[in-house]
Amino acid sequence: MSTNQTFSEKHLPFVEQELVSFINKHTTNEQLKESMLYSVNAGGKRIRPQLLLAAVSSFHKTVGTGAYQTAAALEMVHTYSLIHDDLPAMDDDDLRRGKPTNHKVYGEATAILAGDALLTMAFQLLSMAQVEMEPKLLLLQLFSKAAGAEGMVSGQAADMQAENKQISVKELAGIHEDKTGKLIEYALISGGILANQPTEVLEMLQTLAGHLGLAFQIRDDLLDVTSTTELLGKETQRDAQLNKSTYPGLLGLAEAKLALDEELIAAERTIDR
Ligand code: GRG
Repeated sequence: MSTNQTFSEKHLPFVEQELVSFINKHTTNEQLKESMLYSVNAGGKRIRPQLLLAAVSSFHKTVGTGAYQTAAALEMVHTYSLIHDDLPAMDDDDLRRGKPTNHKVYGEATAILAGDALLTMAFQLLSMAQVEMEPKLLLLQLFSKAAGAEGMVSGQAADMQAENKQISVKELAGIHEDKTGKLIEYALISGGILANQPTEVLEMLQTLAGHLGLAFQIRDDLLDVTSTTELLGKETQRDAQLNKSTYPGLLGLAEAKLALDEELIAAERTIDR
């Protein structure tokens, strides 16, 4: 094994293996399976699995099969959320990660079902994971909370309702706390749980996740402005920025960059505490 191997190079292949083998083994319908694998293998960054595994490993615990399975389950939910988010009834996107979106390749009905199947399968995988019963039950409870009507789905609903409305920065932060923040929070907290950490450490991980989640969203919004500028040219960039309820849209570019730096500094402080 190379000594220059990065953390993700070392660990992510095991997550990939869990994802692909579970989908292959537990999906009866061939077209549905192909559609699920298409999005799972479409080149996502695996940020949430990396956060989960980094949390486990930061407590000097061996990253084992149970952690890989927990991370794979999390990536399944993330993938389902993107498939559904791209649908005509939601964001109506043709491209994701530079490739045609799931419904563009397989049709709307199959894309909806692939999302449904990945969401359900995530809980099947976690329930079968090599994790002791007590922490596993807690993980299942927190996972459903983070993904569902107390978390990501409510954030998505609030986001849809805010479309074409003028909202405040506070309201925007609230939407993102649920929509993207809750899965990021679960990634870190579940890593802490798998590493048998006490409540005060889990609370620290929650604070850290809050800062990282916001930083992630602001950066995503900033990158969106940059790519929009590249694609559409300077004059339309301003419109794209102002018409959207995003951090650069509400704060302006410079303030949004400052807000990003502040969140990253606060994240570092949380770790150093
Ligand atoms: C449809 C219930 C439901 C929820 C969708 C997370 C979400 C909720 C929608 C995604 C919309 C979006 C593009 C949000 C911006 C931040 C974000 C979550 C980007 C995608 O996450 P990455 O960058 O994706 O981790 P990759 O492609 O790397 O997997």
